[in-house]
Amino acid sequence: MADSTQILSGDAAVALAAKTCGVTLGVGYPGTPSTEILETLASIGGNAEWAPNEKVALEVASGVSLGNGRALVTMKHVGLNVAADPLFTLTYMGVNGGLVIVSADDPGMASSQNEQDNRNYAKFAQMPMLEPADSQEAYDLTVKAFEISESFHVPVLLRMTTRVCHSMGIVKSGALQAFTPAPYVADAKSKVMIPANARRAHVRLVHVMQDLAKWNDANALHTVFNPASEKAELGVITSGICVMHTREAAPSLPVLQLKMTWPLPMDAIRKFADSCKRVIVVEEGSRFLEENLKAAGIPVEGKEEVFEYGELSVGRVKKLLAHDSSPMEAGAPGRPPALCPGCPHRKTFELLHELNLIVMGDIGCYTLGVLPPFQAMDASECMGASIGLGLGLRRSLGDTPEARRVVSVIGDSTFLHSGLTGIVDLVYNKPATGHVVLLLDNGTTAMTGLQEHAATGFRLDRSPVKPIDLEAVCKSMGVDNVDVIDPVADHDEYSALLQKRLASDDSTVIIVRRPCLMQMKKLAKMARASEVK
Ligand SMILES: Cc1ncc(C[n+]2csc(CCOP(=O)(O)OP(=O)(O)O)c2C)c(N)n1
Repeated sequence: MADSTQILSGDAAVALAAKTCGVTLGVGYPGTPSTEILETLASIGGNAEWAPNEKVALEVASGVSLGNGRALVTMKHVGLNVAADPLFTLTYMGVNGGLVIVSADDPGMASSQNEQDNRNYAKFAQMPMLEPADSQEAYDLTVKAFEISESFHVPVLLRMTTRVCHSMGIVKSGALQAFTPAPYVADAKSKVMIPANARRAHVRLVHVMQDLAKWNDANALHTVFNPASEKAELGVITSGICVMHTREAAPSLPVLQLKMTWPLPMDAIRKFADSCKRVIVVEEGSRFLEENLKAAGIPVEGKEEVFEYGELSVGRVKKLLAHDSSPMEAGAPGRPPALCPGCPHRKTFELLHELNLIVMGDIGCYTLGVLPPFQAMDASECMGASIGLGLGLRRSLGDTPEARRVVSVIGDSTFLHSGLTGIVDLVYNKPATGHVVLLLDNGTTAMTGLQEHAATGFRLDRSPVKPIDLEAVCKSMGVDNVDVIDPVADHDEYSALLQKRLASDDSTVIIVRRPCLMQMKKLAKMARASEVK
């Protein structure tokens, strides 16, 4: 592949850069706005696979790196919570082959349950972080991230946000790098994290981060727009998509763009701050830059509380620069999301509503069961939580008729992601009144755009594979009753079965199986396309 110029989304640019670097494996779990990275990598001939969850994805990537291969790990922001356990020790172990973790954050919660700011993970887990502002930078900084990872033997966080992931821009790419992993060499002293080794590894990591801070200052991973010839009245320090917003909101202001936002290039920042009478930090989400600059004694101004919530825009940045916290003019109201017409989940939520049950929900299309006309969900926390929530609520309610109204509802992809251990608890610590889990098996990961998973029978590249048998898994764990039902064809039986199981003291999983209509449509389209070929 020679140099080329294309119009790409930030996600596609990351995929192209990974391909350019000869990445051995791209691995992750779907999640908006990161999903397209691995889909694109597979489509341009890279090796990409869906892991069952983000923790496994990072562990697989760690193994690739241990074998001197290069690994790209992709996930949405909340995925990094799931992967946090391996992450915090991987930074101690260090990496052999380059390892880049993409965290796609969702300020404003376009499609997420929270808007946590994952820049804080870079500081907390001690790893360098790069933040692209557009598709070209997404490409360039991915290549740079692999270089940094291999030079300093650390995983690198590439922190993106929705607008950078999904906006299109011109990307000039370089020639494909030839990359062959070096032979594996065992090094238990730095890779087996018993306390004696981990103590040493912690010191190494702190020193590597100090070296990286110096490297960041020396290697100019920052740009000054409109540098002040004499002391400017006002300057801005910013990163990521806020660079674009700021340059449009205030085209003539001096702006320091930081591309590597951890560890920070304090000398460069001090120099910039000295060139301005006042400096404002423009950042979405938490006060990551503001707090760290103030802690370093750099006198910067922060933002009003209102700018801690949601995405920034050109209009909001204008207000932020003016310390104006008055509300923005309200835009046209958005159309609320809804389950598709013909969605098989509809039958379940009609039934849950009709039976007036207490529903512990999970994350997927079916979370929309909380909205009218169903209004049949009482709680939803994070992926896989429906089962634990249900078990805990039954504990609180004791042996009462109310406890028998509690059901947990979880989708097939979410079940494999983090519902399995909930089933272990259902069997191990079964409440006095038993419990009922509805496993909504629509044969896909619908919410994030119809991705395959381990029970669909196909891998990310649509090559066939033996599917996980959900029924056999639940039976082998010792669940008392494992039922399978079609919510549309067997609607009346579904109601009778659910009521019967709720009345018993058994542990029950009802696999509610009917394919997602959108997935059927996608498969039909793919079949037609392959006929045309
Ligand atoms: C930790 C984490 N990873 C990824 C996501 C993104 N995400 C939201 S729902 C979902 C899975 C939905 O699939 P499934 O449970 O099968 O339900 P469906 O949408 O198909 O009804 C994913 C991957 C998330 N919210 N949290």
